[in-house]
Amino acid sequence: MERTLVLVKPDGVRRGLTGEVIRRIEAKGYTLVRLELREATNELLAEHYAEHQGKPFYEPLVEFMLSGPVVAMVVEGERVVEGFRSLAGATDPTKAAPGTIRGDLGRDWGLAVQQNIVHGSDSPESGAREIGIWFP
Ligand code: RTP
Ligand code: MG
Repeated sequence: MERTLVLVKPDGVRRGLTGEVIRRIEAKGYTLVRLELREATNELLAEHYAEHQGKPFYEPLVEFMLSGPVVAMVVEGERVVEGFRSLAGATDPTKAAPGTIRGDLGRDWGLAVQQNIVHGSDSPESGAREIGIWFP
């Protein structure tokens, strides 16, 4: 069965949206396999966001991800990687469709980086890699 790594990012935890994110995952019929409230570190984020190192939003992204606890989850289900990306919606919460987590609950705050409530792995390979980073 496929697995994905979901993070409720610091903005989602701060705003009290963790339960709402979990509700949507469970209502869709996916299974929670692991769940932990965690503080990220520079080292962990360097691995997690390796593909974004050197991009203009990388430093503000890391600063944002260190700004408070995150809720890390392993979620399981048939085609769950693609399925959770659909639940999350587009990266830019202003463009994300209504009905999605980012479209319903997110907005642009005019900050240096998009604060968009959740992360979801972008392929089954990324899922396996990211689960290994967060739950070694
Ligand atoms: P994620 O990895 O968090 O699930 O989101 P994603 O695939 O939709 O977006 P990605 O391109 O992987 O970017 C990772 C995260 O970096 C922040 N970002 N901000 N121009 C911006 O303001 C910008 N671009 C990227 C977002 O938090 C995005 O989710
Ligand atoms: Mg991504």
